[in-house]
Amino acid sequence: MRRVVIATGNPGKLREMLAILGGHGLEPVAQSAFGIEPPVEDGDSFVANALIKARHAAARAGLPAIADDSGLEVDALDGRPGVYSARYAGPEADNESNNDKLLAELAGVPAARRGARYRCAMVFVQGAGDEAPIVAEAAWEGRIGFERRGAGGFGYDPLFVVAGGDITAGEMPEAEKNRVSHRGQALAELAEKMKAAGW
Ligand code: ITT
Repeated sequence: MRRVVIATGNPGKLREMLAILGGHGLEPVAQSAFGIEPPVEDGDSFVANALIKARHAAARAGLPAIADDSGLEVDALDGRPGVYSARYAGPEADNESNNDKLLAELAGVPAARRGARYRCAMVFVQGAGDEAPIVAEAAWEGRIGFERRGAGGFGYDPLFVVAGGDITAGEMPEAEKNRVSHRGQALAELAEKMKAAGW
């Protein structure tokens, strides 16, 4: 099995990525196992930020790396918070303050105008200098609810009502979220592309 660093400092993402990658014949290792701190993410797109994280971890661990950059786009907010989703409520933001701010910004917005989607860019680099990274992107459609529901997932999941039904991502069993989510779809596609490239 080939070792690959998972370049995230977000424990919710890490848990999902390890579960999704199980059975793909790789040996995923969290960047924290190498003492790697997250880099500054100053890219202007999900792919750019994912590449910054993957190259940073690959350079420090001396191993190939996979990174995820993701976020929530809300139609009524013209696509915000987007690439700024992790720090939406400010530099000290956490899941609770981000969700509070989202509910406050959408106060008075009716259900029909609360459309949103998660986006994920997943990248693989063989090393920090890899000039032909493998990239996969996916989206997961939904809408923003009026109150938090469910204790599963992380981040905005208690407010993200999945399209086609009335349950939030926080109410979904983890295995189901991983099968249908932006991250699940992007990582499955990345793994397919990696396999085709001999990984
Ligand atoms: P790393 O950069 O270390 O991977 P991060 O949390 O800073 O961790 P991002 O910069 O990609 O990661 O920010 C993504 C944010 O988008 C994340 O912190 C959540 O607020 C939100 N997000 C992304 N995917 C999500 C999901 O599946 N469920 C809930 N919130 C999600």
